[in-house]
Amino acid sequence: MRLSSTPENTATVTNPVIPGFHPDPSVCRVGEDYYLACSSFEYFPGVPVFHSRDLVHWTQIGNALDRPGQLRLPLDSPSSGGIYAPTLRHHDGRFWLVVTNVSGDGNLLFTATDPAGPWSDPVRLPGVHGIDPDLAWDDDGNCWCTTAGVGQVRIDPHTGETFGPTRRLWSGSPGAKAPEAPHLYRIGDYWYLLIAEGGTERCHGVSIARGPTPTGPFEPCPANPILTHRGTDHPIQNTGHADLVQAPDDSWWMVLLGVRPGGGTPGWHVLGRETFLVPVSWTDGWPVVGELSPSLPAPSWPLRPAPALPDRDDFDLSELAPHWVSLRHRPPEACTTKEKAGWLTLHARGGSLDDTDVTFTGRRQQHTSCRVRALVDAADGRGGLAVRLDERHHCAIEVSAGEARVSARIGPLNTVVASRPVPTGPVVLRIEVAAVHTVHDARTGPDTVTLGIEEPDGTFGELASLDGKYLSTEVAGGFTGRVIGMFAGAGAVHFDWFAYEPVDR
Ligand code: 6LW
Repeated sequence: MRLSSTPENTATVTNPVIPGFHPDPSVCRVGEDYYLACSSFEYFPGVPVFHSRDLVHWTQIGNALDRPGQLRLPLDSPSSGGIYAPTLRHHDGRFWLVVTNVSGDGNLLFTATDPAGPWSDPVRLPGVHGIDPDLAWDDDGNCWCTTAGVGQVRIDPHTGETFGPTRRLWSGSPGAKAPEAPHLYRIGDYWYLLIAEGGTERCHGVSIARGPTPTGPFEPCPANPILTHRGTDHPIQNTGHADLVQAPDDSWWMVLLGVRPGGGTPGWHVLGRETFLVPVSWTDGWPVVGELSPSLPAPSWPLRPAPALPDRDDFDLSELAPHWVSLRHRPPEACTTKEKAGWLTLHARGGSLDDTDVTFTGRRQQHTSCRVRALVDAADGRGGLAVRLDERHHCAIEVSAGEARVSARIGPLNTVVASRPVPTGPVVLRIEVAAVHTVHDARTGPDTVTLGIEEPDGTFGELASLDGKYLSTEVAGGFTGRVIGMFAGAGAVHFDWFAYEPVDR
């Protein structure tokens, strides 16, 4: 539930509108329905797709790339590779999605009549160079594909053929690095070219230019960057990679990525880059971005709260819900609810969370404080619960052969932190993430991650606690955020249920 009321009963929007690792949002509207897609990197299925009726409450309706033929990630491909920066558009009665698979296949285009899927097999775009492809059609039916840099080439979106060389359109503001994330729109008399620049870290920002045709020439907005939080102490940082959408009442809105660093200095963000919403107005033919804050005045239309993700999954369905993601692929025999009715069974491949090819199925951490529990039967193997940034940054509690063990890996340091005997039979494993609200000194981390087992009376038998900054993007590097989930390190491990509970503080 993302709607709250002040005592005066003025509705507000809680930002981020899609919390957790959901970066590079791209949005489009069809009638009263909005659809949004995000990057997914090394996770399978890829490109989560969301639906909303109000721009504020979003429900994941699927993953665009949910078949191996659409998403090929080599099993040894690095984390924070894979799928970058979708553009999602509706044109000519169907949905179009273009992404980059930086781990091999390059730029790929998909279509669907229903954004919940199925999406088509990929159309390869070998003549489109660079990440962050965008699609825009002009009145003559030409399809323009614009990429980071910022370059542009005309394409046939049905075949992937390109026509002519890539033309440089605009390099962004003088001196700013990484002009990227272009989106091209026809709005009124102009074509607008929206970009991100400054890099996706603290200097990120959004700039815009306009021109008479989709190919330019483009004149930069005198007020660039039209959005940035660089150099401020704003709680939302790294703001950039935006997309624009017009509501049925003609108001304009921007979705963008931002992060919420916590702790002392330099600040660590652990939930990845999240999707935020901000209103946009227009002055002299230029967009003016409203104040981006954790709490915005609500839009003028009735809000339509959407059901939140269920706190608990009992694995009673034959298919996993779309928020569950695995690493690089998900062979049905390695991750199945069909082997033991009402349980999720994971079969180990690879030896551990240090491997790129490990059987891991998890969900994004979406709250700064949360409690995760699962009933685990490891009689036939070894496995448990893990908090994962990548294969070099993770912590886990696992059980096997009558013992529970907590391990942590931070870069090259990889150690078993604590262990204790446990009775044979299924055991409830537990991880508690607690945001730190009082910064004791400059080095205070953003949260603590505590791992242990649940005693028969329901109390938490803590085994070890870790400063959460070691599982942050500032430490791990890359583009992702925390995913918390279940893994098998050896044999078969069965999970009766998995509960994720936000903890408000
Ligand atoms: C993406 C680029 C960016 O391709 O980060 O923040 C890259 N923006 O536009 C990966 O998400």
